[in-house]
Amino acid sequence: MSEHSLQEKAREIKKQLNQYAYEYYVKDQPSVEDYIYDRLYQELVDLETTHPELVTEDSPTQRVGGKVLEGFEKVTHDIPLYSLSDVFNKEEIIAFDQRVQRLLGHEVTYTCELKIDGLSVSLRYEEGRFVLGATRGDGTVGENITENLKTVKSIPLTLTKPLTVEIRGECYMPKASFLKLNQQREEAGQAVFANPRNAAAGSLRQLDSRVSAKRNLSTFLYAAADITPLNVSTQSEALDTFEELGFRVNQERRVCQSIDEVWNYIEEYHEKRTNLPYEIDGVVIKVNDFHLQEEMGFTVKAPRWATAYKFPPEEAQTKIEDIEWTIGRTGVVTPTAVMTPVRVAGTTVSRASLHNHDYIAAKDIRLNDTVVIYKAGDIIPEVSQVLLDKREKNSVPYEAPTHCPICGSELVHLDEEVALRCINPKCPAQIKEQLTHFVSRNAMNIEGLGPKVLAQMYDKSLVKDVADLYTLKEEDLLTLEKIKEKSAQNILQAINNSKSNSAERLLFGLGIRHVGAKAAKILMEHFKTIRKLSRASTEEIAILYSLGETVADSLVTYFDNQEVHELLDELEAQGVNLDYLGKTEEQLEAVDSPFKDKTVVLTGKLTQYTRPEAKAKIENLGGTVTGSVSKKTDIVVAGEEAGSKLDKAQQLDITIWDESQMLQAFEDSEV
Ligand code: 1X8
Repeated sequence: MSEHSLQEKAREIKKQLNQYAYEYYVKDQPSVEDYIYDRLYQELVDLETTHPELVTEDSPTQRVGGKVLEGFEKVTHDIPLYSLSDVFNKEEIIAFDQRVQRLLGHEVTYTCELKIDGLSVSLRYEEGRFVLGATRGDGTVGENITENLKTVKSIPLTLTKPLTVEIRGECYMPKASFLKLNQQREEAGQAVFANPRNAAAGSLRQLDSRVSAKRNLSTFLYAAADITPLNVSTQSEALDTFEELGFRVNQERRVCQSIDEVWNYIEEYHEKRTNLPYEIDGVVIKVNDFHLQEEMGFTVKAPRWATAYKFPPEEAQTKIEDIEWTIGRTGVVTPTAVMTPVRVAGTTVSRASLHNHDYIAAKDIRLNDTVVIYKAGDIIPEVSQVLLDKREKNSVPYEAPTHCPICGSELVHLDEEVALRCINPKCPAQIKEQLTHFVSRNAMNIEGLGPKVLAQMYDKSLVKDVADLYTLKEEDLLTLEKIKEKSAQNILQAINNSKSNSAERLLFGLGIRHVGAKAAKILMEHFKTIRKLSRASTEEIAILYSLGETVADSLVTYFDNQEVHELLDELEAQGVNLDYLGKTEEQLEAVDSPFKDKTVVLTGKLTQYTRPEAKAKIENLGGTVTGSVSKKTDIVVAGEEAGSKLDKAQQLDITIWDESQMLQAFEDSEV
């Protein structure tokens, strides 16, 4: 191909990828499946690798990070980022309105926007190109975090118009990403983040932008340092214009004609708060008209034309009754506080993870202590502090266990980890967790084997490792509680079927540290057989697209073990397939999900997704979402306070799921 047509091709691909990314990250409306994006992205990577001159600043490949900095440079904000006055109740909101009216001499229109609990950032564009991204710092001097912000997919690298502007807003971590990140960190024995805000701050403070790139941050923009170049006269027009330029702008904004409407907005979002996919800590109220804003000006601290209503924190007090230690699949021992049940933010809470012993020690949490709890990411209960004045006189510091509560072997700290681990590979608790993982949907997908059944099998010595599942006979299964002939046959059939799975399922099912379902797929596409992968070097593995040295090291360590090879021999002898059965494109397109070809009705209040989000997700997984229940409906998802649709579903004997079953199905469908 000629240099010119190569350039043309690269340009076309970049344009298409940027369009997909815009729909996905800015508009929240993906137009294609992930794998279509991934394939095109890989095409661009290949093209840029062979022709480095085709790499441009706005190429999506420039978003993965790369530069490692020594430290962050200081950035002086020519126009400072202001802070807001706070108000905490209706009286103060009314007083704010009265002050505004007194200063201006008439009633005004306000905009209400959600106050995002993230980090304020300032983004400078020159002739439409992103040139500098900075933290707020103290408002006057911040830090240059351009490299990290370039990895945030909702921040446009080029604007739709060649403007020189500085746009400001909030960079945050969505609740779901926060929960996932903490789960991974917990599993890897690392310290967890207390809330999405800290997680976002930690991610933006990385000197290695490749780390930030993996953190799935997002943004909402809401202000310009200098609005003049944008030719707008109100805040609501400004927000629309930011959107037109390619920025992500929060959709929950509202123009209010009176302070009563403002109060309604506040009350409405106080209710909706826990259902939003990101954390908010209040509502920002601004005089809409920029001329009026100018007329009012600033006090020494903050604009007179705006204020922030802060929601009361959702906290509760309760008592630590016990601390339980449980063993995960990789041997990490995790403490859980068992507490007197108490209501916080809409649900009853009686358990909270204490993460690791360092966490308990840092907060000095003791048995029988009275503690304050809250919900991190509005979802996960966390202990925030101990109320020392309520501590019992004879209380003693809590001591971490020294031995595994299940197998009794000594617990250790590996490397620099904060986590305690049981490193006995034969620890029954670990093996039970491993078995559960092995049969799970994205692994070998063996139905009918829940954790209880597997635990029984283990306790009765029917199964001591995953290979033993393939030696089970009907009479073995019949010795288990609640297993009758029919279900025994179904289980055996499911086990037998799993033998012919493509090997990425087995690879994921082996539960190797850092090897998730996606990495397993990439590995098997490349190496084709598990045997070949087991002989590969760290270098051979690490060069694969998007896999790094952590994954490579983990695999090499795993396969450098005679017992692992014996396990593979045993599996193979039982007829389990160890080869990649290369899926065709059609199969790739036909996602395997519990929603595939199903007609679904959503009813009642969902707490983790909005209706449109849930609908989009189900449709992406091959389902159809309709508005009314009929004989053709396959599944009714009933949220809180579901009404007549739920009644009808019951009458028609249609499968009814609650929200958590839907969430589980989403999770199970993730590859
Ligand atoms: C802080 C925030 C503002 C807005 C949203 N979230 C925030 N955290 C907004 O105006 N939409 S304004 C602001 C500030 O001025 N300090």
